[in-house]
Amino acid sequence: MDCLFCSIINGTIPSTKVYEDDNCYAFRDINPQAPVHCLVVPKTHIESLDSVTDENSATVAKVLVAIPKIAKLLGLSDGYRVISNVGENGCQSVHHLHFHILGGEKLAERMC
Ligand code: DGP
Repeated sequence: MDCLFCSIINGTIPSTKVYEDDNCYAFRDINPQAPVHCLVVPKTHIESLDSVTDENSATVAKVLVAIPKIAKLLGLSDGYRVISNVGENGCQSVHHLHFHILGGEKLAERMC
């Protein structure tokens, strides 16, 4: 399967790693939208939040458990925002489930 984030996870495409465990991988976004902008992805390919099922929900839950650990590693003690874009109207450009962690400054109150 031709998936950009699968290629980043398996190291074919380089990335700046922030965190990794058996279940997920976190790396710096190539086009940061905030002083700190990190992406967290499950290592198994799931299209988006719209593809979460009873069968893969444990994998997704483990990604969520990793997020506060990653935020701590990134020094985001004053808070942060987590976003997951879904599909065409959500402006999802990479079709492998990912959570954006944004922070490092007071973010805009409006989210879009
Ligand atoms: P989204 O629009 O929610 O699908 O976000 C995809 C994000 O992926 C976007 O913020 C830019 C980032 N991105 C795209 N290509 C690469 C890449 O090759 N390396 C890294 N580190 N990030 C990428």
